[in-house]
Amino acid sequence: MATEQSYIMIKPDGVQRGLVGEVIKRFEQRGYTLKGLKLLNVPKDLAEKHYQDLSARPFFPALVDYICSGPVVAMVWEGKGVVATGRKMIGATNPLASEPGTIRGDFAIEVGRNVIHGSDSVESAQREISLWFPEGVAEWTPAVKPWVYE
Ligand code: DAT
Ligand code: MG
Repeated sequence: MATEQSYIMIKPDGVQRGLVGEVIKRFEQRGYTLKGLKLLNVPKDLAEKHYQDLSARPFFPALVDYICSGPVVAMVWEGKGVVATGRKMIGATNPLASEPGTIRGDFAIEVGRNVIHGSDSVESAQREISLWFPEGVAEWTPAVKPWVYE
């Protein structure tokens, strides 16, 4: 199995609304492995680096303010196809376009309060994981692995 990882972040609205357990539950139940986890208040320069590709967009200042408005839960999840599958589990960027059953489709309405971030490619995931977890992540193999993967 390729050890693909994704950077998943519960945004300040998700933390304030008590959705931390719900999000973690969905990734755990799917069979993915939690490799990194921390709650932090986001420094402005970190938010700006995370969203650097969007810096020319008109909503960029509001986006950075939102990410810095309260603690986020930063996570690294690992497993087969976790980047693309994580995006499917999260739903469309605009929650009103997200299917019910997705995280945004079940818990959000506005694009500026869309609860969760997920890396959009393996390359973005590697950049985001080194940005948010410069200290590295945990090394472990879940005992249930043979029951999730053949
Ligand atoms: P995603 O979070 O689905 O990967 P993205 O990377 O295009 O979406 O944008 C990052 C975040 O920026 C997104 O979660 C919410 C915000 N955003 C994107 N497009 C927006 C828009 N048109 N108006 C306001 N906020 C927007
Ligand atoms: Mg994105």
